[in-house]
Amino acid sequence: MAMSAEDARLKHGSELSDYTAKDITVLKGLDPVRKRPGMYIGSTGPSGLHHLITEVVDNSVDEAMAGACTEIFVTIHPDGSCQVVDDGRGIPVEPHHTDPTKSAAEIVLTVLHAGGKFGSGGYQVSGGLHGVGISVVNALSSRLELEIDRGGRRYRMSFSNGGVPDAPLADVGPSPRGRRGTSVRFWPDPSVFEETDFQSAKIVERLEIIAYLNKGLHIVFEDLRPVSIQKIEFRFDGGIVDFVKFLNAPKEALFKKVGHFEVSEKLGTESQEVEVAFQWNTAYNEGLHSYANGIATQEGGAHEEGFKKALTNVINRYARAKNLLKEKDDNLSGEDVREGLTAIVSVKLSNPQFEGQTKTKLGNTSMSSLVQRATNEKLAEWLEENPKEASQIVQKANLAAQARLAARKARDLTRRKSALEGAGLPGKLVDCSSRDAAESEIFIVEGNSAGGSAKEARDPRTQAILPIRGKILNVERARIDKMLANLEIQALVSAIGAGIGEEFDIAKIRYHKIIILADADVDGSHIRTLLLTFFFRQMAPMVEAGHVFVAQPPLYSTLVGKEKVYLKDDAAKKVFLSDHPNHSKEFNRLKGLGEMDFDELRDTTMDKEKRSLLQVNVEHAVLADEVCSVLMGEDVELRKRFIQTHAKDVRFLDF
Ligand code: 0RA
Repeated sequence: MAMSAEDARLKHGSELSDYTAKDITVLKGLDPVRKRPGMYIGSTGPSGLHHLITEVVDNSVDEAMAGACTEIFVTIHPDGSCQVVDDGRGIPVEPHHTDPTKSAAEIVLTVLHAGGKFGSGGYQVSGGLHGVGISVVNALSSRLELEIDRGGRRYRMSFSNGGVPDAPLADVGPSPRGRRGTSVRFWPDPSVFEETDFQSAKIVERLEIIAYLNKGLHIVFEDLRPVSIQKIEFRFDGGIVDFVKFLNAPKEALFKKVGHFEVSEKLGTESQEVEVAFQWNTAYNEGLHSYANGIATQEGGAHEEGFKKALTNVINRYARAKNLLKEKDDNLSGEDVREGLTAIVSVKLSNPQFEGQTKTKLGNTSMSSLVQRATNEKLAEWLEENPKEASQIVQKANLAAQARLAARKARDLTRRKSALEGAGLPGKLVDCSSRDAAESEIFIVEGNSAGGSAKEARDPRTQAILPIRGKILNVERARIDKMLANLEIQALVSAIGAGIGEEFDIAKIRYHKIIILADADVDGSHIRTLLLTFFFRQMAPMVEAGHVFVAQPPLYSTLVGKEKVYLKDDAAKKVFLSDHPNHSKEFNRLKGLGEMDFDELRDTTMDKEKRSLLQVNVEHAVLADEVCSVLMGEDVELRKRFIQTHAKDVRFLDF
């Protein structure tokens, strides 16, 4: 019998209200999420907002890990909503066993922690902030639209106001081209989040890592908002091997090959697996990154411990067996073998326990033994199969061990020196007579001739002079042992008297003003940059406390009557000319400190009453450090580009 429009509306209306009545329980169920969103997604700031996307995408990634999904599309729509589409199995649509009046999909979307695979044995993410379930996204959205293609049929359902169903799941017809999968589109609730604008950079960064960790998975990101329109696709058929290549790309690889192994095992009904990719580079930093179920474990944990232990063991065993490590030699330490290592350790397990301060430490101890066993066996095989690379690794670790011993010796030496009060002071230092650090200054002066006039220009009671010759050295590339072996650095360290690195003790500094005095030319800039980098790397508290200064010798002098006037730079010259429009005398350009006589140097640069000093802050030091990294780091291409763009511009080294 035909139904009138009125009847239809009434029927629909009553269905709705029936439904709404039942869903008071749903509201109750999701209520804790809306009351305390921070407990579920960390915060209601940008990080929590973006966590919503991670949450949905992780569900699709679970499908990929189960071998059921090959593509994930993430789209930001112009209306500010985010849509995640996958070609997985689709969320189940049949009546749910806990409440046969509702579809499983509805339960997954409206009941906390109901997103599970119903014991289907996937690697779900759980605990901490991760894997809280797609219902949390629903609870924190003003609207959510679900579309499922499963068993040849298409289903739809939508939710409003934090997870309230608009109507039950509806079969809307056949799936186009027999498609399978799930689409979730959600509008983050503006009454929950501080702001609801998604930042594509944040999303892309996360999606790229997911793509690396899931070999072959195709991820397409599209931002359709007119102001930030973009489309990016990721698919890495090499998986974490590609990840290691990417991380090592700006560095110089020790050898071309990227090592790789994977092992999986069954533990009763549950299975767990580990995959490792590794390559060494010629630099000195350790780049070990670990993941559990695709989540970055910044604080490490069982899997990292297992890998590190086995790595050290295997390399020592190999080195002994091949006589690359002599009988009398000590074992290589873990730090030695990890010097310049870039590695990804990715594990998958059924019930990850995330612990630690930021819930990024994997707690499952079973992982430690799995990864250790896997590494012991597979890495040993890899070394046997790749003897050339293996000996390069051992050689590098050997150098690191030597450097470690040399550094300890050098440190002991500087420590002993400074213990003998005064005796360790460098010969080149012309010290001041005051023993009160608060009033004492040390001028670090480039070049011997400048050092000579500085010595005469100083106030001997409070001003000390340390001449430094040439470019001290490249702090960025030098290992600590080389740095400490450098005479200029030794002089600097013992003159300041407070040690270096972790042992630096700011209470012991012998001068409260450390003043760098170098020419206003390119060489001077270089020395300044090197010194600042050294201070920043090795005596950071001294920089932070504002004890480091740059002297500013003038660039010009001119005569006003009989009196010589000094002008700091071109800007000062301009000001002078506007103050003295009729000035006709010429300006002398002062070329270097060496050309000034001592009273000039005193009057312009050193006299506490007349000089102008620039106090170095941490930003200056960071900038110097960056410039140093680029100019002296491993990346030849980056260096070339940097020099090309800045060739005529010495200011980048200047203050
Ligand atoms: C519950 C069970 C199954 C899959 C899913 C949920 C599922 C959830 C999401 C969320 C986004 N995409 C998704 N894809 C799947 C297992 C289904 C089965 O065993 O057939």
